[in-house]
Amino acid sequence: MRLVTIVSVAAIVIITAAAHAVRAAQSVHEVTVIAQKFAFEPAEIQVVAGEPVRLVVRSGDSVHGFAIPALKIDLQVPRGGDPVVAEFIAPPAGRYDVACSEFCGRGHGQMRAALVSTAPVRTNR
Ligand SMILES: [Cu+2]
Repeated sequence: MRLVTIVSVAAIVIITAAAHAVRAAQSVHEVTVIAQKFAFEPAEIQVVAGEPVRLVVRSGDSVHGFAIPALKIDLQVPRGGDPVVAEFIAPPAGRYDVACSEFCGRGHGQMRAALVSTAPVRTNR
């Protein structure tokens, strides 16, 4: 009877610890991106493969687009600074092109950035 109790308590402790680990692993990585003629800031968006990501994209001037074709993300970013949001799970490690997808003037073609995903660091614990 006592052994059963100890085992139950141990199981509860393990389950609680696991729940904490899952919650920590799933905290959303939010990055604010400003689109402005003719660049994105930051020009490199750093994420860790597998983590939930929320990109909050705002325009600093006119209408722009924010596209990551490899992830099938394509947002129109309105003038006036209202945010648009893209939420996704960070892709496998690699470099993913980001481009403006709304013609915004003569520098439009150079309006590029990158989503850089790195492999998660494993700790020995
Ligand atoms: Cu553009």
